[in-house]
Amino acid sequence: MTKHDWTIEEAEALYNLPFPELMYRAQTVHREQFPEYRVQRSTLLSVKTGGCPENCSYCPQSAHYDTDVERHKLLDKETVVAEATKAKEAGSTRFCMGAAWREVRDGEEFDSVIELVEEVHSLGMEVCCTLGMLKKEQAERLRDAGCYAYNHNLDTSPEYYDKIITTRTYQDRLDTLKNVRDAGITVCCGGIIGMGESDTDRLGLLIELASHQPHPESVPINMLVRVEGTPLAEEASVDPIEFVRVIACARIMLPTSYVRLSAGRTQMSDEMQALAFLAGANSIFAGEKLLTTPNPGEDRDHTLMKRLGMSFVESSAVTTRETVNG
Ligand code: SAM
Ligand code: DTB
Ligand code: SF4
Repeated sequence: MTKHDWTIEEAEALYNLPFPELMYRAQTVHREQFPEYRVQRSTLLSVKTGGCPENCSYCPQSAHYDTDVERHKLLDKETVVAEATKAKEAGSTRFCMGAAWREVRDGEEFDSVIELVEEVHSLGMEVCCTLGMLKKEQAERLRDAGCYAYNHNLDTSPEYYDKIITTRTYQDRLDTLKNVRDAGITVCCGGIIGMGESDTDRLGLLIELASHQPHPESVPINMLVRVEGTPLAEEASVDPIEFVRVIACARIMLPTSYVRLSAGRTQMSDEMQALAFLAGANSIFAGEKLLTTPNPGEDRDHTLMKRLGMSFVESSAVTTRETVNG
């Protein structure tokens, strides 16, 4: 049953349950909604890298910080199609193109992105884009080109947001999410754990996500990747048990969403990832690289699935726009 009016008291009561009880409840929901225990894979590609005018304190691509990320203008069609084909062959069902933009601007670059979306869509993959803020008409153009999902994270609670980013507001993000939803594109929206936020902020994010009707189809939970040169480079590492508690709460509060175990897996042990899957995570980013930082890669993920006796969602199960709309 989906619930949209979680109070902080209810969420805290859940989060603070004895760990076995919290896991039991999360697994009960998970089993009911996703009885096959399959893990869906998306591959990310940064199609335009670095030099972003926003000041997100976690991000290696912000122009405000001096990091090792090499700036790169928009990739050409051949490169993107080759990467998408490789991702499909490796078993990913979704291909997500990211651009270090504050917002989409109409013009040549956006026209090129539209073409990239059409190309990847024609390979039979779910296309996801994450390009920053988006107007209604731009969302509609992406939809018409075959964009299936749009990633736009709220990152944390409304209260903690301005400790992390000051160049845009929480409301800006909500406005884009509405434009995406209204255009009929599925929503991928989540956040980051490990930015110095409190448990209340973590739950505040989940409460906000659960208040959306319908819930986002995909909810990425990232563990902060601490990148040298960013203001959050020296943050304390996240307690794995606390992280797993957040995943379990996400599974319970957002029962039908794909909860994505996202950035930070390179820093996680197999056992921590196993606990995250037990808590209800059912999708990951695949491949050697996220956008600019390392990701475990195919071999390690296959070995992990094998150790756990779990399997991946295979490409044949991809829901395309045509099958969704009949
Ligand atoms: N510029 C677009 C935007 O902000 O929506 C798209 C790309 S942006 C890199 C996508 C998401 O990656 C961010 O919203 C953030 O949640 C996540 N992210 C960025 N840097 C990260 C880091 N160092 N660790 C964990 N997640 C990160
Ligand atoms: C999301 O929530 N995580 C992904 C995806 N959406 C676009 C990005 C993670 C980026 C981690 C830092 C990097 O590789 O640059
Ligand atoms: Fe990074 Fe996106 Fe923020 Fe730009 S808007 S600094 S790319 S997270």
